[in-house]
Amino acid sequence: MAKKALSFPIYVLNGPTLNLLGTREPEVYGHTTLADIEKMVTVRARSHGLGVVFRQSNHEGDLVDWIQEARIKGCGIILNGAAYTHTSIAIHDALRAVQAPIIEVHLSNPHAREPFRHHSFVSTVATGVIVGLKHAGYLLAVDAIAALLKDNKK
Ligand code: CA2
Repeated sequence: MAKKALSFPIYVLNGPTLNLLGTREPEVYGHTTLADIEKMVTVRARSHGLGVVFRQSNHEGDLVDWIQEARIKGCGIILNGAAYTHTSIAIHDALRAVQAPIIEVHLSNPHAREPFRHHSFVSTVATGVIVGLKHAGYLLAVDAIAALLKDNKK
């Protein structure tokens, strides 16, 4: 694995209202809390020799700032932009400047929900997209970034 991958963490960025995970709508988003997901993601990343920076914000500008930070200090980004996925050209533009792998994750499957969730400003600039697998999607995203970094080194 490349030196940058070993010394630079995966940034796992979460958008608005995901701080309430596990407290409401478990039939849509599951029973797992965001703190649970952080623990599981950290363990999975460690198994690949990778660190994690795990953050959540209800503010679009925070997510843009963190994407720009990850561009310099991260080896990849896992992004659940929540509602901003469907609205934010600012997040789209910030992601366009990132060279490292970007995996878009959604707990639910937005394509099986209301039409306003069918378009994503993230998907067109993501390396890959994982939807509908609840918290397991985050763990698969960690595996995907680890595999992509390994492949890049070949
Ligand atoms: O399925 C996902 O992960 C979403 O990104 C979740 C967003 C939604 O706007 C996207 O279309 C799909 C909503 C996150 C709201 O999180 C809640 C957590 C607990 C209770 C209610 C909402």
